Amino acid sequence: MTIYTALLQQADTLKKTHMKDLFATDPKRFDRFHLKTGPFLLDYSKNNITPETMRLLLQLAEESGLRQAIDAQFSGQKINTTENRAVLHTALRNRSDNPVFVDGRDVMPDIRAVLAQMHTFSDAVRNQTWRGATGKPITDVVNIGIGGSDLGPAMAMQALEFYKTDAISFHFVSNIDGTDITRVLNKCRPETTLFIISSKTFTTQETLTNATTARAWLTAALGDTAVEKHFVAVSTNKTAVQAFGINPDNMFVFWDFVGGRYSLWSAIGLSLMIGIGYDHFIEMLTGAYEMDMHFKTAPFDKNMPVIMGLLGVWYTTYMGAESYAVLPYDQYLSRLPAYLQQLDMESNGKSVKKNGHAVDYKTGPILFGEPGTNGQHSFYQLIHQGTHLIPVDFIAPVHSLNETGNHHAILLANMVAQAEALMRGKTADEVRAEGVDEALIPFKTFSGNRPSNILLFDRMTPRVFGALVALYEHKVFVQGIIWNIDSFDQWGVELGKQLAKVVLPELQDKNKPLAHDNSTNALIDHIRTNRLNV
Ligand code: G6Q
Repeated sequence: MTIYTALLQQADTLKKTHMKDLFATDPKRFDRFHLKTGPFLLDYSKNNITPETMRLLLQLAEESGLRQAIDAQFSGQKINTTENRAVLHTALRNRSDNPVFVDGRDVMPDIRAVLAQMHTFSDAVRNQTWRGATGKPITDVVNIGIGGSDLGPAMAMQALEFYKTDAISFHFVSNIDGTDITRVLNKCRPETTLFIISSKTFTTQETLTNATTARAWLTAALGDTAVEKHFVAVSTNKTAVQAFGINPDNMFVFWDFVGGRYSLWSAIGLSLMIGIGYDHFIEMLTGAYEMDMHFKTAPFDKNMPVIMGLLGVWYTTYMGAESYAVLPYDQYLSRLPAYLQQLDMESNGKSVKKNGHAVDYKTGPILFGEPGTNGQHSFYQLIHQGTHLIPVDFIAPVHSLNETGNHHAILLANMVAQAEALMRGKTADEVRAEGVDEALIPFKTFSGNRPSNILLFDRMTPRVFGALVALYEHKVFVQGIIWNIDSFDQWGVELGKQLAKVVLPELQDKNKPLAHDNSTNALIDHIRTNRLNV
């Protein structure tokens, strides 16, 4: 029997087994199914698993070549096969003295040089030696970027807000919707605003359009010569940065071996470094590095990203889950689900194996989430009583950075209670015993047996944060290896981009002939007739 068939059989059994009974028959279930590493405690006992399930999943990891894949990633092999690239965001946070080779060349000296350049620049902005064209200190930093050049620093800036300087306001502009940049520019003054144009390729339509609007806004007030003091770029494309008019001395480079959605650790984190300072940024890298070392060296049964990744595969491929919720009980992590949506869904939203053949199993789930307790008052209903199986990750700090009365105890009580409720449910007899009207009993009954992980850490620090993001990166990696897909390309975003280039001139010229389907033609015609007649 193949491991695939064995796991399908295991899933058939587990679908008929209630977790309540598994807890009742195994007083050591928590001991068996929890892990500690670095700052984290992961309780994964409230999952639809038995020791046999985990044994089979660990066998699946071995048979999928996960060990070799981890080594291949860290050693700079070109594991992003469709783009023929190494995948080395881990080198960006390599805090050891060990070299990391790509095509026979150690990339660490370049990485350290850019970190030093970021250090000097972020210090200069923070201590006000870097000044605007009229000699005023910078009060507003605007990062213009999208996708991987936006979500990481934007999410991290919120997560680490406690450590951020109050002297500077930070803004993130990503959307091509003019409302995004207009709202930010309305809050800023040209003399005291610094723009960081973040784009790996420096060809992204949204970013270049927003950057052009920002430059026009600045030069209208201060003239062309002001650009030098108010614009810096983060990119791999020096020629395009220069063509845009940014002095190459004000450019921070990164490399092809850093994927967009994995680029928070590179110069794409420049706004964050200005916000939290170099030392905190290094702490963040250190936390991620510690998680990297854990992932690289811990045996699979004690390896947190491996365990979390295997559980992800278990639910998606074997138990029939279509989605997955990440629910941080930490207001600082309110953008984490949005960040993880890109990390997980852009990486593993694939239906073709590495050999080009279609998969015949389910791959990456639909990820969603909101911070608790807010979500409890909206979509949790479906998780508790709907018809879908939705595995959940609850994430929380044991201590708040803002201990306020008994708020944090209430927050944590809610999270623990949610996980318990999802697992136990409430039987009709239990509802009846409460004296509920017989007609209402079906509505007030909860099936339970709904899985969740709880991930606890002590308190939010840059180091914990770095480790947390790295944990999820590696979890996604594990799943991609087991599904035998390329987690590092993103061809799926291309088609829409290409078609938008065709549609744009058609929207701007009423007489341009249209050759789309009937619906697309009608929509273009409606929009252009209305817009061009105003
Ligand atoms: C991430 C993706 C994508 C990318 C953006 C921005 O992995 O590749 O989100 O980050 O499209 O690209 P640029 O940084 O090249 O502007």
